[in-house]
Amino acid sequence: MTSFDCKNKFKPLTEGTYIKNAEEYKRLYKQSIEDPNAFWYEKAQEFLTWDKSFTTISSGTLKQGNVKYFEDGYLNVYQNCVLRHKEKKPNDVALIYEADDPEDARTITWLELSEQVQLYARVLKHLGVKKGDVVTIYMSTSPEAVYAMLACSYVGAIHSVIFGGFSSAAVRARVLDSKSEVIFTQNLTKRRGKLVPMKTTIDQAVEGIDFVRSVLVDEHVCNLKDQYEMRSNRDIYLKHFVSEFQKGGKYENENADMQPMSMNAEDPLFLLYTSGSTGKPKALIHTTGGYLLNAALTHKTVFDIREGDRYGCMADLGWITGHTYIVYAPLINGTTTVLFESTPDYPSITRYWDVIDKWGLTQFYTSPTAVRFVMTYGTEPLEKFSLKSLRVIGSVGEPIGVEAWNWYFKNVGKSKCYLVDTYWMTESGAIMISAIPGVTTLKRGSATLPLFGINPQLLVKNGGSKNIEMSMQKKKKQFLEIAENSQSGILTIKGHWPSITRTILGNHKRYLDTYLNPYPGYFLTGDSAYRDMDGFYFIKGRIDDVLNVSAHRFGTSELESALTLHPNTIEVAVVGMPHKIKGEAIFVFCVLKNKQVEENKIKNELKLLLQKTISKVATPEHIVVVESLPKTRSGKIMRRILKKIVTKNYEISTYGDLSTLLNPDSVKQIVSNVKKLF
Ligand code: 6R9
Repeated sequence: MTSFDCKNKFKPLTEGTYIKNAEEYKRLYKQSIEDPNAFWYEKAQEFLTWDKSFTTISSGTLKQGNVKYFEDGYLNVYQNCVLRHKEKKPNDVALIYEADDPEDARTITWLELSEQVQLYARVLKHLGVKKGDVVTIYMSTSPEAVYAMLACSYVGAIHSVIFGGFSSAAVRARVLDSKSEVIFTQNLTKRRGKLVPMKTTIDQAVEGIDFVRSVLVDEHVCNLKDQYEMRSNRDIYLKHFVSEFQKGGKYENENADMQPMSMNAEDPLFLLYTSGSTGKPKALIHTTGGYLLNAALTHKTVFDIREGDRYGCMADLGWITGHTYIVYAPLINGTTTVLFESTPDYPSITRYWDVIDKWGLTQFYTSPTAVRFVMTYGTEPLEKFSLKSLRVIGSVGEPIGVEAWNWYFKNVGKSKCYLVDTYWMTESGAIMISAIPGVTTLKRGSATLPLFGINPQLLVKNGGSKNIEMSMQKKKKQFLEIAENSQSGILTIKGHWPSITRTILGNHKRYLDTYLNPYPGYFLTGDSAYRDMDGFYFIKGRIDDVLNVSAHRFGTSELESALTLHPNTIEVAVVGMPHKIKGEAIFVFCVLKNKQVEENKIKNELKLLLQKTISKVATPEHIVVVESLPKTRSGKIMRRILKKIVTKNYEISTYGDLSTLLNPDSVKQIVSNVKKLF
């Protein structure tokens, strides 16, 4: 792996970063692991305003699955995210809404945000929403969705945001599971200029579910009433209803000075469904105190957040990245945050660059899948943009790979911005492993070093390594913690941290069995990683995505990263197929930039590339060119579908839960291409 110390080239960080230098990082990191209570006590005072201070910092253990932080402390989200900033800088911009149509862009000040959240909260109160109730939010990435999220905690309710692109079946499963009685939605939204029928989808989703008593409909796209129905006794036009609570309205005086709910630090703030591989979707629960604290701390640390910054995360609100790094962390830190409703190629492929220059963004955070997508258009679209306001650029969601890393760093960061590859997951609530601007030496392809309170440990099954520090025998499972560097293993986190998810809604056993019981005392991330000689982490991908070819183990991501080095590949997915002799053989799916090439030629080149960069053993058995790969909304390739296909199972109905799939059509095409092979 190439080490890449680009410190000297960076923009001078004259005002000093939040974490000043490597020594300070090391000192604080050590404290956060060895004396976590002292560390978190201080940070909890620094980042949050408490209604009632806590006396206990943390309690419980991973083994028992009963971790708590600040359990007797009380705080309110509205005060922390909105009120304290409104009081200081009412007319500064809190939200930048970059709508699907760039002409519809607008900004919202802290004052406006506070007014809207209060009004939405009064609406919820009027509808009888109480502390602990679950409220579903099925909206696009828009200011109204943020008002709804914050209004929930104002009245003590738990929000469940469902990605606006999900089908009625996906929404239905989530509404049923969370027993959510009240739903926020929009009449329609626009995506790439096309209308998306949100309200109609909700109607189908909740058909026959009697406990859904109110559907609040924001008229996001005007004057199209013939496109959807409104049901009396259940459906309410949100804007009109909100106006009834304003001066001169029917409910002008109802709860006019309602105070935000003071929440116990351990009260749930939200639940968020993640795509389980099969079966029922699972709702992970995040709390109010610990989650908010680590969200804010990691945001400030990783993005070098300063007063006056304009920070832009391009994610969708329905993803954990949207929750933590569009809404909660920036708002706690009083940072202007962007709500990007569109896609990188609408109305043209320069959309991201337009947004950066138009608003003077100081930070830009997106996914490798988006970087690879804009890369396919080359550097020409970037030429007329200066992008000079940027200081930090970030990546999240998958391993970024060397080629995309280089391109992003050079063409977007102009070789001057810090590129932070941030590794984390819905379950962690906040970034776990990432570089820190001004502090960490960057290495291409590495998420680098752990953040505060995160103690990563690589585990191998007994017998897998000679460098043994410790062995444990528990439930007949033997595993070893790898003490030394330059090795790979299962990535776990030893001990707990404030923003770790506390449970799965209604299924604590599944929570324990999935994350905590496999290796008692350790949180199982489900990823594998390599730690190099400097202690830097390289995430290799999900554990299930390791291939064993003739007793050689390959991570799918290292194979894919090598294959994307070919100038004509946009995206690649590698899965293992059963093989009589080799045990497993490598099956490659690839999407090409230029489709007018001879397929056999490119297949040969890809074979050679793997042989050269990885090993002869890594010669693929089959390479299939496809139009697109099946992906989740957050850009993750659904390899389990591809695995079914390569085992000649062509029955799409047996592929398990496909509700989170972004492009279902891709599956049929891949099935038909693979069928031709055999
Ligand atoms: C935030 C988010 C979590 C899984 C995670 C891992 C992969 C995320 C990554 C990364 C390599 C990174 N992942 N960030 N892999 N490098 N920087 O993505 O949450 O949707 O729950 O996914 O994503 O496999 O386990 P979530």
